[in-house]
Amino acid sequence: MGAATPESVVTTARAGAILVVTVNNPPVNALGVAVRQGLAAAMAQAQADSAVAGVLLVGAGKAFIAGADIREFGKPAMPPSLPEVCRSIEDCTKPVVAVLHGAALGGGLEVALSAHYRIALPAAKLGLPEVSLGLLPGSGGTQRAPRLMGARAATELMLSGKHLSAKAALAAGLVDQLAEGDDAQAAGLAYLNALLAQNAPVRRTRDIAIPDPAAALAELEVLKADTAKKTRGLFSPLKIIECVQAAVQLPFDEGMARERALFLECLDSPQRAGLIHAFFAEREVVKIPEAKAAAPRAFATIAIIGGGTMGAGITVSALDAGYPVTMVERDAASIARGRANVEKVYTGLVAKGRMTEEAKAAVMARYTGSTSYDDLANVDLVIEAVFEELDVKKAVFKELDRVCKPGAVLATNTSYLDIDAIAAVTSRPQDVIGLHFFSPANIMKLLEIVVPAKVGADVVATAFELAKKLKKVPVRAGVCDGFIGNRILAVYKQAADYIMEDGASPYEIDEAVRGFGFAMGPFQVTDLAGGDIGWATRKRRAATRDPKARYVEVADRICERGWFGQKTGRGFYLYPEGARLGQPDPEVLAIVDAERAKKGVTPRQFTADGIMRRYMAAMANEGANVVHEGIALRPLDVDVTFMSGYGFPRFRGGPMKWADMYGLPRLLADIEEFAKEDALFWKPSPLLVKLVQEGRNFDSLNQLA
Ligand code: 3H9
Repeated sequence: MGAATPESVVTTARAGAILVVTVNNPPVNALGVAVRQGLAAAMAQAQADSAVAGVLLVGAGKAFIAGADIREFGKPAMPPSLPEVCRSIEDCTKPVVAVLHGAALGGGLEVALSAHYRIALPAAKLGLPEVSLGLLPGSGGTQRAPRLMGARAATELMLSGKHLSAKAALAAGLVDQLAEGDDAQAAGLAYLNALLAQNAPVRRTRDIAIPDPAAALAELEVLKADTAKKTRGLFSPLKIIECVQAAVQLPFDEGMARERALFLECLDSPQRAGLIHAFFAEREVVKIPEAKAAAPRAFATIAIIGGGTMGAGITVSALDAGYPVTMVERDAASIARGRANVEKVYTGLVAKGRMTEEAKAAVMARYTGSTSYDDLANVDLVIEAVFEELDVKKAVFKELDRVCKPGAVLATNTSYLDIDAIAAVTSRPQDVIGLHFFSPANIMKLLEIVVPAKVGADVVATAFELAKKLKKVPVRAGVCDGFIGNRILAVYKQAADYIMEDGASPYEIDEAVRGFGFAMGPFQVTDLAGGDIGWATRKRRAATRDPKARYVEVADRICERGWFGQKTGRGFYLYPEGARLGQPDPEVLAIVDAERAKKGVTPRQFTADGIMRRYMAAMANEGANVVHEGIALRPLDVDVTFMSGYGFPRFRGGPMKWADMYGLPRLLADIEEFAKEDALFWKPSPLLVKLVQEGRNFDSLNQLA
């Protein structure tokens, strides 16, 4: 593919007196420099050619224009800027129509708002989603959208990042007309010809006055207070509101200048870098070697073994995606419980008015409960979700091997266990794979696809296809204890325990972690998940634990008292009368003090920054190990795992992106400093050391050969 030139990505053609300007920059007609140059040239041509009476802007392929070219952000800006291009469209003295089909997003919608009239095809999606990238609409969107749809509606659209359907956009005033059918150019030409026949005037959005400015400003104040509460440290949402305030208060050109200044601030912010990394990482993560090597197997029916919390959640996820699901349990009582677990999710939706009884009945009609493996003879894909015990899982797979048809995909939802060992009990290890869902499985986006040694490439490709159908974010992981996510979690949780024993309270640690942007701190997570789960794992591993390794017993002391977290009303926190938000517990602090005394630890003070330096160093260092050992394909796979499954703040782009922004030499220096206290725990990852030596960062490893 040659480099894009303005002539190759923006073409012009005459249809009578209309100049048809087509943006043709696959896949989504992003507004890269060549497109901006092409559009500017086309507008100059339209203006100069006296035979041209009107201009039609249209996108080739599946979209109008999906926005600015995100890949250009962070690089030196190349003229013309998009606001300049938009200005040349709006300034045109001949009517300009934009015909919208597919995505008309961000800068794409801003181009359309600069046109004088807009018509949309039924499947068009309109939005100003810049906020999801840490930005604000920077080509007049914050100034023109409020003029067309009102200050409050425009602000809400920009703060939510949501896409509007063509119909909703018409109702909101963003477009003037809806077209029939799917031929954008024909619809646009018909509309513009009709406008020209009526001598319709050039109608510039910038000339529209925002009605009742005082009321608009009052509404913006309310939105501001609400946004400050909800967006927890996000930079661009409040800037969006500032821009709209400017739109209401200032003349258009001054409003545009304000928008530009605030856009550039957002562009420079680390949040923009983190969020754009997240955008691309989520798209790159599905690019795996197996998908190139093999096509997925076809699957139309799914079976789930086990009707507990996980089994039911996975069942709901598969039902929601439209599959018929057979759930197998060991006896009638268990299958009744399994069915009830599934049904209660839909009953909840009906109660909230988010589903009708009929829709629920239609979904449940695709659910079949069974107590016999023999019912699985024809099923295409089986997901086992029974008790997390190797022997129990092996027994299930022996049964599956006995009954399932050749070519059926056999998956286990284990979170820690050795999938090679599970595959080995079957006569068909090429069909066995790990699908690690996260609880609640019908809600959580992350799906670790765990690839054992003997699995076929087509089965891995099938698992990625399943993830797509279930609307999950798949991450390819290798087999090891805990795969990507839980393996890294175990290490930074340990770091949190050490910080606690060394002087910070669990409450200070949780607060620091929340301050960084996580939804919850590690001790809150323990209380939510149930302290007994980790306790059981620790007991199981006691025999194999390195006797020289530091071991913090606080959690054990808490569990010995039967304090398992939220479900028992207390854990690290107190939960009076089932309160969801915990309160600090002086008795827990006394336990921590007693443990410190027993170990001879003199507690020291930690700042929030000091806590996070250790917490993040532990996370990123183990992330590096996971990449180094090939458990994760690339650093971005670790990032996606944490953002989709562990509440890692998206605006930081994941732990490996965080490390790149923090600086790898600085991270290594931190680890070496911590190693002076505990060299066994703080061992720099060989990959980190290598990258620092070579002057590279994690991102340099993100391009798969
Ligand atoms: C903006 O406009 C700022 C302005 O206000 C101000 C400027 C001064 N750039 O998602 P898909 C790639 S900010 C570059 O898999 P879908 C994407 O990476 C922008 N590339 O398809 C992928 O590449 P690959 C505001 C882009 O059908 C391929 O296109 N706009 C861009 O599921 C297909 O993407 C947005 O935030 C881009 N803007 O969804 C919209 N967009 O094949 C962002 C996509 O190599 N985009 N790519 O992996 C989207 O929401 C979705 O891509 C869209 C299509 C809905 C358009």
